[in-house]
Amino acid sequence: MLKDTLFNCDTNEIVKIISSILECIDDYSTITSDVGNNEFWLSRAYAFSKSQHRMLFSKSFGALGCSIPKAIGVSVSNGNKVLCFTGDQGIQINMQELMVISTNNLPIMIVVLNNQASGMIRDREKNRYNKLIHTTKESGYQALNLEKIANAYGLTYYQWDDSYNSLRKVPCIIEVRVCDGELIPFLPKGNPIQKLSPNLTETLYQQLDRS
Ligand SMILES: Cc1ncc(C[n+]2csc(CCOP(=O)(O)OP(=O)(O)O)c2C)c(N)n1
Ligand SMILES: [Mg+2]
Repeated sequence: MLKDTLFNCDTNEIVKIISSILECIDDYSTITSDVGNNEFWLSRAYAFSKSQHRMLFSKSFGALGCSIPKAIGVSVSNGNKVLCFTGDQGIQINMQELMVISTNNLPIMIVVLNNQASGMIRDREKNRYNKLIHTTKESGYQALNLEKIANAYGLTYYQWDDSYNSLRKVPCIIEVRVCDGELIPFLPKGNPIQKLSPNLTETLYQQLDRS
């Protein structure tokens, strides 16, 4: 019940898209996650999905660019398909890994949640310093052409659409274009766990306080 209430106040468009991707990956063994807002979207979608897949997070280590290398490790060790989530900045740390995946034809589906921004850093800049530096297109961050990158490494490129199905050819890069802005709700620095921004309703706050 509390979970349902939280899901309804947490869910935005991208979480719904990730949820629908998680619904059709039965033949995949493992999910890997990167760092950034995309990690939180994936966590939310995963927490509310019925997925039993093993999920490898970075969490407090915060190592940007860790998702694709983890996917390679899993795939090489067990030979199974891996669903790998990353962001448009995270993937830029992994050019050589794309070559490894392509050369070895590893069965990895890379889903890039592309908000054309260094999203997590942008949000911190905005909320703490009210100034953006190199984190959005307008402030100097260069948006990626993922199709060209996929082509350069001989990987199949898809843009996500509603007709997604698990039969897509791997290895591949699936681009999900994310339009919504910052990650909400979030926990401002120094706040107790219930004091999210924007504020939870009083009823929900009380429920969390008791649980
Ligand atoms: C190796 C490393 N470099 C930099 C950072 C700081 N950092 C954390 S999240 C992030 C932005 C990630 O952007 P993107 O991959 O596009 O994900 P988004 O937040 O937009 O979903 C950065 C630069 C880090 N955690 N690790
Ligand atoms: Mg991004």
